[in-house]
Amino acid sequence: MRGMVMPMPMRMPMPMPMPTPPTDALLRREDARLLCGAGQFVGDLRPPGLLQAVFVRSAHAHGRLRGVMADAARALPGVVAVFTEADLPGLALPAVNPLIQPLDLPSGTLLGSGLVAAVGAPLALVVALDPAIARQAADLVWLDIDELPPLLDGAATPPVARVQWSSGSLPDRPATAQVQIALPRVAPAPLEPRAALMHWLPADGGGQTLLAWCATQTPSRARQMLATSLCLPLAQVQVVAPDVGGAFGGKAAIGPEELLLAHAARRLGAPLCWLATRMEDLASAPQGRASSASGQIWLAADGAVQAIHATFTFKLGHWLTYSALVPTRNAARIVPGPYRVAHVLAQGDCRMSNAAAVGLYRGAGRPEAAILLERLIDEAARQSGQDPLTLRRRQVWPATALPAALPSGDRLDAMDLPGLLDKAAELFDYAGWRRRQAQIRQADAHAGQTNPPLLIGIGIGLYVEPCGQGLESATLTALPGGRYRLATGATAQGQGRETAYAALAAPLLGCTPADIEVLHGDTRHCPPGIGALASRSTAIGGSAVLRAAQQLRQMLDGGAARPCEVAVEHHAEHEAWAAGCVMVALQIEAETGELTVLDLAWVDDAGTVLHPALLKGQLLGGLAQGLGQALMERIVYDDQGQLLTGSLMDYALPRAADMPPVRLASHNTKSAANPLGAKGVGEAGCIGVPAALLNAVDDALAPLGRRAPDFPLTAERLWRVLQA
Ligand code: SMO
Repeated sequence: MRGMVMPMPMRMPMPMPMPTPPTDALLRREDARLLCGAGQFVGDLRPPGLLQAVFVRSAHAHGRLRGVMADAARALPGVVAVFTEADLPGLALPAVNPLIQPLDLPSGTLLGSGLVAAVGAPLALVVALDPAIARQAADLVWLDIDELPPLLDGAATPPVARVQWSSGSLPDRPATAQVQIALPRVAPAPLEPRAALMHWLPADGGGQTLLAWCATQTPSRARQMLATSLCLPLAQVQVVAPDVGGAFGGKAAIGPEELLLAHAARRLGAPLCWLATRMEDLASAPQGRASSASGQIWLAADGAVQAIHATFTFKLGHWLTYSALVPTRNAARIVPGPYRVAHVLAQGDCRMSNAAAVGLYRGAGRPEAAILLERLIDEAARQSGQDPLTLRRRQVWPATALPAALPSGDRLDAMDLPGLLDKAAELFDYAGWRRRQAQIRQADAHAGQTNPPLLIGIGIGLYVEPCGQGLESATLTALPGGRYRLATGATAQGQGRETAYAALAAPLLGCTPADIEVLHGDTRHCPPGIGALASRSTAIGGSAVLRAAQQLRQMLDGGAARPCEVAVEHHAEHEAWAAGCVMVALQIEAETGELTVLDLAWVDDAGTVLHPALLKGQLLGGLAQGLGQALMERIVYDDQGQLLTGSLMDYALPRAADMPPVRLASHNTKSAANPLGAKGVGEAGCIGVPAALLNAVDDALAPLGRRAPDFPLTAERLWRVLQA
C-alpha cells in the first residue's frame, strides 16, 4: 500500500469560525461551537482511506511473551495488517525529563521486546478498514505468555530516581506528631479518551512529512517525540491538537500508542486512527497520585513549628511518561508549603511496579505535599492543645516577607496568607462551626452517648500552588481592516484559552475580543510552547500575550502599516505561586459511615484574574476532582496485578449530585513573578479540597480516639474504623 497517500480533508488551524459569535462578553467564545456539536475532535476527522487501529493488550500483569499468533487475525476480511515486536523491532520508549536524580531509569521498547510488564501493556497493533473489524481481529490474536509473579505497588522495589533537600537540622528528640497518608491510584478520566490520527503526506522536496493529529496538552513536545522516534527533522513533523475533551495531566505527553501508530501509518502509506475506549484508558492511560507519604513535625516549647520531615514515595507503574518524575519533585520542593519553618528535610523516591504508568494528574505532587502538611499541622495542634486555625495563623509567612527565596531553591511568590485565613474563616464562619460542634458534643455527653450517632468534623486545607517554569510564546499579527490574529504556543483542552487570551489582548489593542482570532494547538501555525500544564497558561502564556499586545500597539501607534507582526517568547524569570484556603464542615453517620459535606467555603488567590467565569469553572472543576479523589475514586489491582476497576461501573467518578454546597471568594494578590500579575488556578481544587476533607474526618473521629482511614473516605471504610 506504500505510496497510497491520501489528500487531506479541508482543515483550518484552530479555532474553526464560530457559528454565532457570543454577544455577552462573559460567555466563552468556544462554547457556541462546542455546545452545538460543531467541535472537531480527533474522532471527527475522516480523511479518505482512513484505517483504524486497535491495540492488542496484555491480560497479565507480568510475564515473558513467548509468541504472538496473529494468522487468524490477519486472515479476517477487512484486516489490513497486524504489527508485532517482530514487525517493528526495538522502537525505544520516549525519553524521560530527568528533573530529579535518576538512579536507574528503566528503558524499554514500545511493544515490550518480549517482556510483559502490566495488564493493558500494548503487545501488538491490528489495523483494519473499520473499528469493529479491528476489535474483532484483536480478539483473535493469541498471546503466549509465561506468567511471572507481579511486583505490586506495595512491593519494596529499589528506587529509580530520588530527590532530597534540607535546611537546618531535625531535632534529635521524638516528634510532636507524625502522620502517614496514602493516595491511591486515580484516573484523570477526561471526557474524551486518548486519540490520535497519523497521516503521512508527500513533502515538498521529496520524501514524506507526518501530519499528526493528537489529543494532547503539549503539541510541541509531541512533535519532538515523534521526530525523535521516526528519525525525522522537526520540519517534517506537524502536530495538531484539535478540540481536546479534557486532559488533566493524562495527556501531558504522547506515549507508546501514538508512536506505534505513526510507525505503522508510515509502513501502510495510509492515514491511521486510534480512538481509545473508556476501558482502555482506565487500564493503560497514565494514572495519577499512587503515592504514600509520611511526615513528622516538631513544635518548640512556645508551641511554634520548629521542624518538619516529609518523605514521599511514588509508584510509577511499568513505564515512565515524559513527566513521570515531576510529582515527586513537586511534592518535595513544596514542603513546608505556606509555613515558615527553619528546619526541614524533604525526600522523595520513585519506584516501578507491574501496573499502568503514573504521570501527571491535576496537581502533580502539589496535593501530596498539601495533604501531608495540613495533616501534620492539625495533628501538632491537637497534640499541643492549640486551635488548628490559630496555629496556622502564627506559622504562615506574613505578606510583607514575600516574595522570598526558599531553602528548597524555589521562590515563594507574593501572597497574603494571614489574609486568606481570615477571609476563609469569616466566609465559613469558623467560630460558629466550632461552637456548633462543641454544642453537639456536649449534648451527646450529657445524654450519656458514648457512641454519638452523628460525628461532626471541621477541616482546613491551606495550600500553595506553584504554577510552572520556563517559556511560552505568542505571535500577534495586525491584519487589514482592524482585525488581529494571535497564535499561541499554549494549548487548550476545554479551559477557554481563546476567550481568556482575546479578553486580555483586546483592551491593549483597542479592539473587541471578537476582532482577535486565536490560534493554538498547531505546530505549523503557532510558535513553540510547553503547553497546558502546571496551571501555567495564564501566568506564563498570558504574559507572552500581554507583551506581544503591548509591543504591537507601540508599533501601530508609531505608524506601522498593516499587516505587521510581533513575536514574543516569554521566559518566566520566577514561578508564580497561587494560594488558597478551603474550610469544610461534614458529618459522619456512625451507624452507616455515610459522610455528608455540610458546608465548604473556599478563598483563592489567583493573582490578576482575566475572566471571572473561567476562574470559577476551574475552581469548581478542580473541586469536583479533589472531592472524587478524597471520597470515592480508586484504581484497584488485585494481588495478581489484575485491574478490578476497568469501567465506570467499578471506578467511582463524582457526579453532579455529589457536589456539596460551596461558597467561593477571592483574596487576590498580584504575582510578583510575571508582568501580568497572574497566578494559576487549574489545580487548586485537587490540592486544597482533599486536605480539608481528610482533616475534617480526622477531626470528627478524634473524640473517639480514632484516625481517618486511607483515601478514598468511603462510607464502608469509615464504618469499619467506627466498628473497630
Ligand atoms: S497535572 Mo498538569 O497537566 O501539570
